[in-house]
Amino acid sequence: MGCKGPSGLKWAESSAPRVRVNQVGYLPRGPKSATLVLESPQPVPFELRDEGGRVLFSGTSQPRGLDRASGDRVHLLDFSAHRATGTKLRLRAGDAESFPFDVRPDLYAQLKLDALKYFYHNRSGIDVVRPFVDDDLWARQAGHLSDRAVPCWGRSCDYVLDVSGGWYDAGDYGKYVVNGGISAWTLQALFERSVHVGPGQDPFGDGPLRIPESGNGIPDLLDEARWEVEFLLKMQVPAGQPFAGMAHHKIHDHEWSGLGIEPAPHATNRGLHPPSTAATLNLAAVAAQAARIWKELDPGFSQRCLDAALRAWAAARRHPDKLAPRSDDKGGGAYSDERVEDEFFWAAAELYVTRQDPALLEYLLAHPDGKRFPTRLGEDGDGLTSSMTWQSTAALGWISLAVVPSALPEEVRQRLRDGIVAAGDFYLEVMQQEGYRVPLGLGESGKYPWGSNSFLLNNALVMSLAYDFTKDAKYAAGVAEAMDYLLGRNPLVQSYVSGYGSVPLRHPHHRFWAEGYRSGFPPPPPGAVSGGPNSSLQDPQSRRSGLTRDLPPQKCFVDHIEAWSVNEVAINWNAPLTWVTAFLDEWRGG
Ligand SMILES: [Ca+2]
Ligand SMILES: [Ca+2]
Repeated sequence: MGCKGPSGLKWAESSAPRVRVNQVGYLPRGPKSATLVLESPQPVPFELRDEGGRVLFSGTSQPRGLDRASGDRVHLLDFSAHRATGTKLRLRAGDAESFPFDVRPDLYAQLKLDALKYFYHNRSGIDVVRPFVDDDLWARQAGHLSDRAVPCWGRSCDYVLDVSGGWYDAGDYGKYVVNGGISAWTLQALFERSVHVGPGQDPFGDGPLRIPESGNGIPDLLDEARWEVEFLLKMQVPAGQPFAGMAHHKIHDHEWSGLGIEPAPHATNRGLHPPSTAATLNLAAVAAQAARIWKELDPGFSQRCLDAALRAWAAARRHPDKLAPRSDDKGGGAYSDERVEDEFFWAAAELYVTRQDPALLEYLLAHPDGKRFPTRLGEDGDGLTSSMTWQSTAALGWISLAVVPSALPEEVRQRLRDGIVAAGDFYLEVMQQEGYRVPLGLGESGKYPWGSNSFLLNNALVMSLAYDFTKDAKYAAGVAEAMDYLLGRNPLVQSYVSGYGSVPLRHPHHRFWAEGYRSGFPPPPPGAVSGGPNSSLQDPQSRRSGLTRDLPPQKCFVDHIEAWSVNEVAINWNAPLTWVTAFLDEWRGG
């Protein structure tokens, strides 16, 4: 049984090309490989042809047998030796032919801008308009201006807070400190990585992104991250109140809203949910990171961030086990997290890099999360191969310690860098085992998690840092191959990014990008990444579309707006997409 595609065909098994490629293309000096689905274990010849049918390269396939993650019997087609640029090229093996693709150095120049532009499209509390959006299709009025005065949900406090602004989290109009934290951190860390261990300047400058802050003299990457940081600051419990200094966990509607709706300018159905230790430490970490980044650029904002971070850190130490309940999922995601030791490590690391406080160094050196860079996650011990999620944040602090200059002893910094490089080696090994060269292994359960694409993007992010520390091209090549999977070299021959590839993502689960669901609503703008295959298929639509839980994990996907467990979009998923595409646009094959 196969996954049904956008038009209801049995797409994967009958119509899809059996040669699977990155449908956007390959970097001239980067790795170039494709996957051929073929039952036979015998090597077969293949050719790279131009639009006119001229053969540019020929080679022999490498049979790999049954690939567990896809259920396909596959061969690898390696044409890395072909380095000339070209457009509308195709791979051919027997009677199987790929979709067309390019070989050119600027593959990711526009995609990185579109990936970052995702955040502007999802801003709350500001008109989203031309010239910042490319088409009036995507223009809308400011949503939730009424977030300027939001009461506590269920009378859990007796004040109101101005929590306007920030980004909408995902397909819904909720705003969550846990998740906003890792997303803003990722954009700010991309800036710091670029300045300190990358090319020495940020990848976006001040203008090409075309956001309202373009041309203000500040890197647009930082302007966009600040839109969220300002919101995180507003979520802090005011002085004089119970839990002063902590951060409210989230703000969202009392009930889940339907699809095909614009964010309302004024809404009376929203509430602040109680503070949590995890949210408080997210605030402490991201505000501490912002404080050092903005020190010269805007000293007043920097000081405001530092004050908030220190108050949050102190409050979390006073209330180390105020966990957000799993049951609080009416009208918004619970974002519960049973273990917050990793959030303590992350916040302490960010504060240390900003403040160089010797007591914090001692705390970090004694902390269990500082012993080994994580490469396996999972509350249930599933052994998922990844380094970080909104729920597991120790790697974030580790990365900041390894990347940003501070008083950290040199031997400690080197140990931390070595840990990241070892993780990069691990992900490269994982890719070697995969028929579609994806840096995501199967957990012990043999399943893919919710948002699998974000896990492989974060693993690519880790490989990009291994490249930064070693300048060994094999890590950058791993990053490029991770993008190959996302852009169509996968068993469904689906590009998981909107606007890119022969079969782009078209119908993500999003209330406003609801074309085809409700008239007058737009398709997704280019550059949004779907969460992708998820073995657990929690939404009814996935099953109505013919998916079943016994499918190979990479086939548990359908591009349907109601299939929220496989096809949502989210800020914490587009953040590593921004990082990875910015990195590849800079690397371009070395
Ligand atoms: Ca700017
Ligand atoms: Ca945690």
